[in-house]
Amino acid sequence: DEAETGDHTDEVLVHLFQWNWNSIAAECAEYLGPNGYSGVQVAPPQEHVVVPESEEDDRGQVGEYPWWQDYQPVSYQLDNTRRGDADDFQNMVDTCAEHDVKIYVDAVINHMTGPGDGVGSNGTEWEQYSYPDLFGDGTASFDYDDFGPCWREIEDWNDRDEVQDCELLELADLNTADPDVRAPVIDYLAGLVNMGVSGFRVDAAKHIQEEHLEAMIDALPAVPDGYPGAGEQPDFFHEVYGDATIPYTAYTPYGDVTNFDHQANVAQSFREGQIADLGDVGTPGGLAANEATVFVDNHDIQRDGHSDGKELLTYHDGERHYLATAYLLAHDYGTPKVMSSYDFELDGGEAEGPPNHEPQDGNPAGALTADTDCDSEDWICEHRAPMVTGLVTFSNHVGAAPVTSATSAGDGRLAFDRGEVGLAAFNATGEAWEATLATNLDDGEYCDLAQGPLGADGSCAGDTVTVADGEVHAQIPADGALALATPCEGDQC
Ligand code: LM2
Ligand code: CA
Repeated sequence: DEAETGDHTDEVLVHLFQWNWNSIAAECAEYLGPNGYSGVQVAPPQEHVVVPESEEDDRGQVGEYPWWQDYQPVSYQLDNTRRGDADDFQNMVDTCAEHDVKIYVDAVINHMTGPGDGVGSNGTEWEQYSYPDLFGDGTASFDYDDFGPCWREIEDWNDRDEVQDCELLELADLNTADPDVRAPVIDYLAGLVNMGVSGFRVDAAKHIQEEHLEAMIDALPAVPDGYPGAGEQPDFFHEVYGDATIPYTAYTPYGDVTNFDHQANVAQSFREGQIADLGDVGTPGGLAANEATVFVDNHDIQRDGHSDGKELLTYHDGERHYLATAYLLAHDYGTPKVMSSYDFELDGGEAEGPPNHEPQDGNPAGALTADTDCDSEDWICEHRAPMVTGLVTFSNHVGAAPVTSATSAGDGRLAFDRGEVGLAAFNATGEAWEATLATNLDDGEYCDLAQGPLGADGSCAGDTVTVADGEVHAQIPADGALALATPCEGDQC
């Protein structure tokens, strides 16, 4: 239940997509810890396929050393991935823990590789359905029998057994019904927890039978002393595109669940400037607030889009995208996850790998990914945008105080309180908004956190705003926000 997997409604996560381990360690120390991000989703850390040049896929995408190498495990060894070695990984987990930032590993445990054969990033020879050395010490392997009972691609997406037993994208689907198959997966995840990993995103969770996933989760140890969440079971959020065949709620007993229904609604509403009704969001897809992981985009959506781009809102769209992220951070629905991207071309470049993906110095994995530099054009670092980081402060200040008194001013403008400790307003139009807003905040002077987080000395990043007689008068810029908060104390937090 929720208590066992950790009720992390007060968390703010960031996905540092494709960042190498040393860069994540540095970011925990320099930016994430000091600014109140509580967790990072990191790349799948296991040995992966190496694809010097991909064939054209069903979306017409081609790439050299594409980003998606990581999603085809060859073994569970941690050395020589594109992100670094096991030592670098451990150093990252330790450094982030010192700054109270949890590591969430992207766990690719539904499948191994696609068709073909090759040599993995750490030198393990593989062939589809044959992975001879999962831990590099000869103790465990997977072979043909471990992938039944289907051995072919999913065709009927309305058939639950087929969706869970057959192959997603022709990726060799592990037969997790078999305890002997589960055992090395459990050892892999348990080893990560023992290294101080506090949580997991389960990749393609919908394709793993709930009871199989439950058995693997239940077998894991508690997070060790010295790491965030020590003494508790690791947190989980499950990647599920809920539908009539397999609803989101099938996975809520085992952790939080990614809410793609909410993603589509929020992205489309902000794109079209129709946000007046986003105060009360209800329970999209049937997920309650403390069951949902929420996001404006993710690494798949930002490349694929869906519904002809209507529900696609990424850094390519500029300010409106950052405004939508600010809204998710300000609202009480779900645990927000901020996408942090490297720059890629939307047109034809979708499979392109992260900066510096060419092989170097004979490294067969397509080289260690370049260290991240948020000041370069190669890395977008959405999580460092002043409005986004300021709203992380807002989120931490208001805690669990509920959304109250939502109001709108035309289709594109929305404001709400967070109990008596916060006021947030969003202007998804091209014109400045001369707003007069009633609020339950105490009268006084507030920093506008939409202009950025507080300085180390508590100073405002931008203007101060006055609340007098329960009212605020402010000019909210086009595609801008207003966010006032005071640290929450007591019952409602
Ligand atoms: C996911 N969640 O359920 C990830 O979020 C998503 O990024 C993964 O797909 C997917 N599931 C499998 O883990 C990515 C990428 C695919 C790529 C796979 C495997 O979006 O394009 O598939 O990783 O690397 C590629 C080819 C595809 C081919 C497959 C197997 O694009 O055409 O299918 O490899 O060879 C025959
Ligand atoms: Ca499966």
